[in-house]
Amino acid sequence: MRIDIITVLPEMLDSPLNYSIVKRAKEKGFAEIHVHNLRDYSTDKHRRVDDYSFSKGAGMVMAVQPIENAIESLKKERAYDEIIYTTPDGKLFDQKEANILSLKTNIIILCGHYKGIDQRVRDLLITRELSIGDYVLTGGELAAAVITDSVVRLLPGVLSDETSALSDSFQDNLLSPPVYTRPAVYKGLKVPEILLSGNDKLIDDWKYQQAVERTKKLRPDLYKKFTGETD
Ligand code: 6GU
Repeated sequence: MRIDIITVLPEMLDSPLNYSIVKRAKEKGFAEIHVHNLRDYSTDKHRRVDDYSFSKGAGMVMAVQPIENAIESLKKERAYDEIIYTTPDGKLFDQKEANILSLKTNIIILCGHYKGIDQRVRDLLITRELSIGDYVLTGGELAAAVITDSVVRLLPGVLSDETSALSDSFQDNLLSPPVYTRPAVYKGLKVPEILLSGNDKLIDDWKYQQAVERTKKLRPDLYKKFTGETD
């Protein structure tokens, strides 16, 4: 899979996408991540990418020209399955969305900034608009990093059996069960007896039951989805 990220702050994406599993996925050739500086596509002599909003006093807006140039020049090289725009008014990104994106071959992520991008870019070029939560970030870069991280780890071959995505929280609308390592007793708190039993069937049943109970208690909204209840 190839992900092209278009941003006015390319440095902001260097670090988050160069560690751990994402780093390994790139090294092993499962994922290619390319970060592009939007200013490189500006025809303005000062490399400007924003302009005044037609709505008075509304702050700066990212203009059509640099964005269109950037996207069109990428499109000349290959076909893209999705052109995503990260914005607080987008659809809430979740595990289901991550699963869908992990099946794509080439995607572009355009990071929003200032008061957003000219609506005509959204109307004509963008195929998906995503938000990572109901709070405001200074720009779409951290959202793009979050989306990329969660998608790349789902690519076949990236995770080992041990860290398999199938056992992740959210994959089946359940939170993960609690986990323990040595010591077996810490400050008087014991590891649940069952986990020391060596009985795989009992342990699996216990983990499932714990996952269900935890979800019910901590995330009643998810629990509803898990039981198939609709509101
Ligand atoms: Cl995608 N962008 C910004 N600026 N803020 C956000 C967001 C995105 N998702 C949640 N908050």
